[in-house]
Amino acid sequence: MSTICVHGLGYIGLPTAAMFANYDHDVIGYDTSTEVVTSLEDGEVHFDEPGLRAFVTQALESGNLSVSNEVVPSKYHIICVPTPFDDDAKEADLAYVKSAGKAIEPHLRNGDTVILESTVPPGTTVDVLQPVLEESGLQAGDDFALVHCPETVLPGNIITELQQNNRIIGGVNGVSTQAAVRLYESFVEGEIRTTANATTAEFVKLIQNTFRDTNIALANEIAKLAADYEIDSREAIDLANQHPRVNVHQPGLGVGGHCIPIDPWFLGQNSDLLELIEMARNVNDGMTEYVTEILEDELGSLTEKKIAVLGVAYKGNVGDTRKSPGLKLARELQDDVTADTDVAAADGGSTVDITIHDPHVTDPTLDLRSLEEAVRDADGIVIATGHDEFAELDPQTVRSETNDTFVVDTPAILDDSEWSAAGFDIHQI
Ligand code: SAJ
Repeated sequence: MSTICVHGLGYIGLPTAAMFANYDHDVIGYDTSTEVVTSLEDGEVHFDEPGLRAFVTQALESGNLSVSNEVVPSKYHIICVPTPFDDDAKEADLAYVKSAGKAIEPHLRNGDTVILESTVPPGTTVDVLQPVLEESGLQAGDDFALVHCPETVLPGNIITELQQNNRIIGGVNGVSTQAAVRLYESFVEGEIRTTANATTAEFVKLIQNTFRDTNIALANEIAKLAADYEIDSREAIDLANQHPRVNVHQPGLGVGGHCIPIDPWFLGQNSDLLELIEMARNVNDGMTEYVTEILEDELGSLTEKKIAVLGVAYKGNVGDTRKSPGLKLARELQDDVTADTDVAAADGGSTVDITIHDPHVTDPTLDLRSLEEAVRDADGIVIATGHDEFAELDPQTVRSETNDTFVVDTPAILDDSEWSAAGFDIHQI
C-alpha cells in the first residue's frame, strides 16, 4: 500500500484516484477548488460519466480515498490537471502544470515519484515541470523519479478503458520509468510499454489523437468528393475498409471534444513543421461551413428561415459540449445571416431562427428547446450528433410538426428510405 496524491480531480484525475483506492492504495485526491472537494465529500460527482459515481463512492466508503484542498507528502504524485488551449496562439497553456509542480516541490522527498498524466506539448516534462520540482534541491532521475504517463481513455467509457487500455510510460531515465511501471501494474490489465524518455511518451499521445484527426479529415474530404460524384460516401468508405490495411474513419460535421481538435496543435508548439496536420485541422473545422452551403444550395438564402440543430454535444451519447461542431454550426448560421442582412445587422438583430435541441445536454446557458419546439415548422433540420435518440426518431412524428423540411444528417444515422417515404428531402454526409 503506497500513498498516492492525485492532483486535479477532473475527468481523468477523479477516476484515476478512485481506481488506485479501489485497488487498495492509500489515495489523497487534491483539488484547488473547494467546491469540487466539498461536493465529493457529499458523495456528488461534478460531471457526467457512466458508473463513476458508484465507483467513487466505493473508494470513499472504503476509507482508501480522501479528498482535500491541501497537498500532503506522498510516495507518488500524479498530475492530472487541465492544459487549456489558447485558440489564438494555437498553444497549450501550461500554467496548471507549473502550479502543480510548485505545490509538490515543498513536499518532495528522496525516493518519491512524480508522474505527469496531462496531455502536453513534447518536452514539457523535462523543460517545464522538472525545473520547478528541482527547486527542492533534489535531482530528477537521481533523487526522485519523473515520468510522463499519458491517459488514453474515451469519455463515456473511462473506467473500463483505464483498466484495459495499454499504457505508455516514459521516465527521464530507466529508474524513473520502472518506478511508475510498478505502480500502474497494480490495476492496468492492458500491456504497459515503456521508453526511458518522457518526451517520446508525450509525443506518442499526441500522434494518437493526430492520427484520428487527420484520418477523419480524409473521411470528410472523401465525403465531399463522393457528393460531387453523386455516390454514397458511407458505402464507399465501408467497401474501401474491406482492404486488410485500410481503416478510413467516418465523415461528419467536424471534430469536437477537448482532445482531438487540440492535440495536433500541441505537436507544433515547439516546432514549425506542421503542414498536413494543420491542413487536416482546417478541413475538419470547415465542415460546418460545408453544411451551411448545403443548406443554402437547397433553401436559398437562410434569412427568414428556421433551422433546427439537433445535437450540441461534441459526439453521440455524451452531454459534453466542449468544441461542439453542432454549437459551432448554430453560431455560424446566426452570424452568416446577420452579416448578410444589412437591415437586420443594422438594428443588431438577425432574421434567421436557429433552434437547438439535445437530450444529453443540460447547460443552463444554452437556449435548449424540446424536440417538438425545435423542429416545429423548421425549413431545415441538421442532425449534428449521433445520439441514439436521434437514430430512433420516428419520421412520421417529426413530419407532424413540419412541412417541406430539408434534413442534413451529418452522422448518417437516419434510415433515409423511411425518412424519404415520410416526405423528407434528406442529405447524408
Ligand atoms: N469523429 C468523427 N469521425 C469518426 C470518429 C469521431 O467525426 O470516425 C468525431 C466525433 O464525432 C467527435 C470527435 O471526432 O466530435 C472526437 O471523438 P472521439 O470519440 O474520436 O474522441 P474523444 O475526443 O472523445 O477521445 C479521444 C480518444 N482518442 C483516440 O481515440 C485516439 C481517447 O482515446 C483519448 O483518451 C481522448 O481523446 C483524450 O483524452 O485525448
